[in-house]
Amino acid sequence: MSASATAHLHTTGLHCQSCSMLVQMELEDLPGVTSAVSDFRTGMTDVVYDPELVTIESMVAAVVAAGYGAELAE
Ligand SMILES: [Cu+2]
Repeated sequence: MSASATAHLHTTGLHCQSCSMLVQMELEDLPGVTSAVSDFRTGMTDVVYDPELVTIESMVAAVVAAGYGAELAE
């Protein structure tokens, strides 16, 4: 039984569908992330994750490591 939560990240620096795909792949590579959907038009990335396995900080770090900006959207 694992917990599930959704984080809304404001991602910056995305200009096309490839950027969205890359961000999604990097996030989905993190253990505990179930799915990530990124829209380069709005800059919003919705991440479904298990809060016991992965932190917002690790998600932000993964996006930043891929060359983009990210912060938790309120
Ligand atoms: Cu791009």
